[in-house]
Amino acid sequence: STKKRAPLSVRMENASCRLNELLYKTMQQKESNLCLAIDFTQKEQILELAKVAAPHVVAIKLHADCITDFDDQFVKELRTIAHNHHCIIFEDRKLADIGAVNILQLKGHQNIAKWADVVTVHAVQGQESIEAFRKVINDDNYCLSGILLIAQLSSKGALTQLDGYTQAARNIGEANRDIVAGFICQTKISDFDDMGHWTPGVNLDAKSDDAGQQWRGANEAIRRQLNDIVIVGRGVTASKNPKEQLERYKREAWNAFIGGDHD
Ligand code: BMP
Repeated sequence: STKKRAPLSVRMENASCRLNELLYKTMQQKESNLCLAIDFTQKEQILELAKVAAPHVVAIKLHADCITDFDDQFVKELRTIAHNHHCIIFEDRKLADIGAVNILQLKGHQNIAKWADVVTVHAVQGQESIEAFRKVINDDNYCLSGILLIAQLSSKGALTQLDGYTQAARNIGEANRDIVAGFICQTKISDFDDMGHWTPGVNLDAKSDDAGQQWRGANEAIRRQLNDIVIVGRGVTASKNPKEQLERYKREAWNAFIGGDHD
């Protein structure tokens, strides 16, 4: 897509999905389009970095199933941090089953729907399986207020590159904008103002790891490829000075965002 982004105020007003009202307001208030991926295995490590990161980011992304000592106390403390700093809690579970099982997984042993504002879902299982999320998202007993559909993966040789896959994922998302807040993607794919484009595969100092990940800079991801939100993990989490890196990534990503789509 080559269409420019609409202003955040317009996107907020046009938000079909509850998550996006919160997201665009938070982006504007915090002047941030940064999401930190904290891929640590111990809850204390995660909470410690979450406290440092929360003032700088719009979202904190987790892989709850990587946490070896995950418990209710962790969730409580995480929600408090999120509340105090207006942060979105993002569980990157990448659900990919039939609708009925996706719902069981959302309410399963980690009870994702109770504490996560947003969860990732693959598009591979098809439109009706994705529409099954509506019941949980519309139920006030749950925290979950939207899903992000995986339209493209950042890894080398990802099958999401196969002809038509990304467009098919986009179509499912656009047809369900009340529950699909946007996409995990490498480049802007939707012209609907309210859809958020969240992009992983960003690192300012390295191009790849030894396991298929591909990184590019924030300027490429936001200014050229017109994504909205930068998801960064090891660029911050593997650094000796995470706070300094958070400030650096926040500044780079936000400058690219407000700079528009020109060089
Ligand atoms: P890092 O910046 O350390 O490579 O971390 C990227 C994060 O984004 C990881 O948590 C990974 O699960 C996630 N991610 C990704 O890297 N590529 C995708 O296409 C989708 C993802 O969710």
